[in-house]
Amino acid sequence: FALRGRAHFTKGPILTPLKAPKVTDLLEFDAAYKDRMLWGSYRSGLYFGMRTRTPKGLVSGLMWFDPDDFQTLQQYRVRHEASQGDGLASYGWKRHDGRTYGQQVLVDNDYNITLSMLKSFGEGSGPGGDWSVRLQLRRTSGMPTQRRRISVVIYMGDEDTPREPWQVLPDGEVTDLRPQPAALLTGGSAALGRGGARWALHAMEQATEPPASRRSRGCRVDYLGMSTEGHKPDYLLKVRELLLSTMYERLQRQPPSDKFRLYLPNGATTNSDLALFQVTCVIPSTVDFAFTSSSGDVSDSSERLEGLLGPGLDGPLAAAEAAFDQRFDRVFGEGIARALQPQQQPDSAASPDASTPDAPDAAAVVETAKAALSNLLGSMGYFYGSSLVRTGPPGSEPAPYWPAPLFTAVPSRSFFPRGFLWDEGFHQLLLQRWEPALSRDVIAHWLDLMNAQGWIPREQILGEEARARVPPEFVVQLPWHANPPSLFLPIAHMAAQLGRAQQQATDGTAAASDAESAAELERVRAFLRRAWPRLAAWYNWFNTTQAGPLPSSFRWHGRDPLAASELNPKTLTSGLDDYPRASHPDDSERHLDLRCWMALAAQAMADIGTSLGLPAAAVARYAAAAEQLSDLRQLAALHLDQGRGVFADWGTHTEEVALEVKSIVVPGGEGQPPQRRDVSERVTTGWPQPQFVPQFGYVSLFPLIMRLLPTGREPNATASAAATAATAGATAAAGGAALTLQQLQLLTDPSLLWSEHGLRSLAKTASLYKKRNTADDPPYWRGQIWINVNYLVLRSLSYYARHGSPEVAAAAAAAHDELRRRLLRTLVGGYKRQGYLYEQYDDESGRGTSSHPFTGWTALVTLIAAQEY
Ligand code: 6A9
Repeated sequence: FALRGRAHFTKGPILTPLKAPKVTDLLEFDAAYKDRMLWGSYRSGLYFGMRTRTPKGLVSGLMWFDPDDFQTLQQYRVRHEASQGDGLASYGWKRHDGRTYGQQVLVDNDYNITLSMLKSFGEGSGPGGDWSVRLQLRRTSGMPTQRRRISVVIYMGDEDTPREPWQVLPDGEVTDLRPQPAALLTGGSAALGRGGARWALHAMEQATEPPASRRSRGCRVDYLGMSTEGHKPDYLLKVRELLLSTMYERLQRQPPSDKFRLYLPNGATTNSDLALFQVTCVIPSTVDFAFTSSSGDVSDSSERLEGLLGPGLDGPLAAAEAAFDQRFDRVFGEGIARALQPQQQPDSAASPDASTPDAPDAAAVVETAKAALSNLLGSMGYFYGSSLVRTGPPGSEPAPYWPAPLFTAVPSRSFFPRGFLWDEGFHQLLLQRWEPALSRDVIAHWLDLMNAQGWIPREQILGEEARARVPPEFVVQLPWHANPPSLFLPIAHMAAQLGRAQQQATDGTAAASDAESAAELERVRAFLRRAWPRLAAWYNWFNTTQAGPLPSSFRWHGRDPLAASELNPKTLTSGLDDYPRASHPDDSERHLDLRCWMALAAQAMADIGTSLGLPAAAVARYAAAAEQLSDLRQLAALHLDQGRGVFADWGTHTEEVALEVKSIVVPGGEGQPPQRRDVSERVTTGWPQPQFVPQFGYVSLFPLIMRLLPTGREPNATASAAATAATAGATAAAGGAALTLQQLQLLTDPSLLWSEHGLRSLAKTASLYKKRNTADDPPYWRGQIWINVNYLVLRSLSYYARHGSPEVAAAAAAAHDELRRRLLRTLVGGYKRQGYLYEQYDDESGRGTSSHPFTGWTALVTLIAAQEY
């Protein structure tokens, strides 16, 4: 296959940032903002880790294990990186505000840890402020009288060369932790500002526990301080292995009569820049850690410490918890309560309404929504580094993108703790309602990753920590590969906000001038202005590089026509991976979802331009494109399969394909016996022909999703276009409404996508429903329920319910309410039963499947509950 249509292989523009002012340089992200945001739980891939938002971070992390269990060593049972293999019954943030406070519960075997994190900026605190971590170790089950110990390990490391020598355990002795603050570690770091602030880590045991039986002393502290000189960043990445091997060595030196115990060796080098503290406690126990930084030369923080540790921390934590709950109530809680009220439903064709007994109860909905939001916030990460990009033909050496920071939410802490472009558009729909500035900060980082061609890499694997978790074959990004421009969703939301305010100003209906909201509107305006040239370049990149074979058609690049092992060659760029497309990829393909995404992008550009008051000439081309892309006649001509009455992709296709799976024997690795492996091969018995792709699923819904179908209220011209388009079915209802009603009927047909638990990605009747794609790839977007697309459908239904003709509105409202009810039942019930939110849900059982916790777009459950679209 030729390289026709691909970008020329000129490295220059691929590896160069777009020439435009950076959005992250906006005034609102000034030094004061950066200082407030310096510290956070920004190590997405760990159960818990704090780091600074600096390229080379001062980092901290948490590990824990059972020091009395030999299996700990044998089976590497030390918890550190969030991992499904650890089998925790549940873990996640119950509360997290994304800025200063979070509360996480980790349920492990017969015990659990409640972790609270609180940042504070007290008098005299240095750059980034201070932070506290409280660990409450409690027994979940088992005999309460039985003595049970858990070791928690907190460590600090510096990705940079430390400013000042670290001092590990000043008194140099093994310590019993007492109910008074003890300094474990002091140091100085460049990450805390040019002045190189000094910092200290303190610990303290809480004396307020009901005394455990026969417990004579407090928690025990063991430690290790070492130099990573010449081993950065390896030692930090392998800190868990380091812990295990060090404990093993000490165990070897132990007299054989000693009972088996796993402890650190208690020693430190003079130039330590990595320090681990193992605190071993009998359950129940509570241990507090406090990190303090001080500007200037005095590092005395003893006065502030009182409020950072021990009983003095109780009040601030309780206040932070109450503040979170209050804010949640204001932003989402009231909406959720309103939306859950049983509604008086007019008779409708849909099944039971919201007052049916299996509607989830309000308290459970609120708990799930809080956890969803909190996990999205608590999993936010700061990454720094370079993507690897292929600038030449297949097989050529990839080149590094320019090194850059990315502050982003992530889809899943355990499986993919890094940034994904189209996931982020969905994340920000939720975050922008919670904390608009934070959300702008994230979008700014993403837009600043745009190169001179207008491309943003799809998967962001930045820095060693991120790269260590990705197999090499998945690392390299291709500069002609797209991913849906879903960031236009939250950005369009901002433009709408601005537009509304301007409308109110002209109408004179604006609420009495509220300085706060006026300033906020000004920040939104400044943001959109700064973003504009980047959005224009991005739009243009899509419009040119992803253009399809016919005018106004589009095609996802990146499908591999030679993929011999795949039943249907994947379209990773579309975000829908194995969702079936034309069986034989070629340049004649027209992708319906991409065309609809472009309609959204064009409309968003027009709206942003208008809301900014840009000259008509600057806005005109987007308005024209939006009009063209929403023109029903053109859409129907390119994508409506008249015979079936469904919207579809077009391409070279045959249904006569099958996957043959064979077992082969491959040579084992060094000294290993040969192994059996399943390999697959696609066998085509039919003759691929140009045609509509006859698979009904999420892609077919995109005209509805992007609101390109008539509302039934439009003027005659559009109505007649719709009537021409809607030759399908006998729904010869009033004018333009016919097509929309017919599509709504398809949507709610239980033999297709409409399941008890939500909309499945591929119709039960589709030939590839629940089919695996290769010997190793189980079905993924082939029937499973995904929450991002379900959310978009709800959003659209709610639109038609408000703006449609009476008939359309009634059908849309009924579908909306019923789909929403089913989704809430699936998500809220699943969270309760399975302990996590999941990547997807099974259409038959409703159970969560694939990776978990997945609190990327599944966190949209919060907006679904509050009916915020
Ligand atoms: C590569 C790493 C153990 C697949 O949520 C992120 C993306 C979505 O953007 C996409 O639409 N997920 C969806 O189809 C997960 C992608 C994970 C890539 C992992 C292999 C192995 O690490």
